[in-house]
Amino acid sequence: MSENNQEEKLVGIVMGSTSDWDVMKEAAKMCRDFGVSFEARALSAHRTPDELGEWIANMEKRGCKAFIAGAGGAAHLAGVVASHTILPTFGVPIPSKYMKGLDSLLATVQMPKGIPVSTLAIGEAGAANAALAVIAMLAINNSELKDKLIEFRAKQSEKVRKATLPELD
Ligand code: RP5
Repeated sequence: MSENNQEEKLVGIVMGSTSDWDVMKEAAKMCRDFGVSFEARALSAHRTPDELGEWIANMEKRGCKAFIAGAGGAAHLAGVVASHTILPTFGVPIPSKYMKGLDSLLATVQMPKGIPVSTLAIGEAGAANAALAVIAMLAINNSELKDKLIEFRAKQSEKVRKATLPELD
């Protein structure tokens, strides 16, 4: 996609590889469900560093308010995204083949002082929660979004209240 695109998007979702999409689509789905505009891209900190920087700059021009970055293994993507922008950056550690995402978690969460990456849980829950964290941030100045978030929590609570445990064998 061309970085000349001017369409407004509130959230930038980026992942190091298309292989991360199965996890990162949970962030995209949450944004979609809350009616929050987003753009999702597979761009790598080490395989396409220049394109990554160009995309971040383009997103900033288009009204982006936060970035969600997911990567696996030596997962420096979220830190690199955060280094390119002062917008809040949320990191999602992607489960990896050999270390099950513990490598991704440590690489994403252990940012040196000065460039923060707010890091979520490994995997799908982290991706969904990254979007919820961004939505909560946007809801501070958006009463419609705030109401949707309150409704989301209420429905979630109701589901737990109504849940029943299986009978004993
Ligand atoms: C990371 O390496 C990506 O974020 C992905 O999680 C991992 C493996 O990428 P592929 O080899 O599947 O493209 O950069």
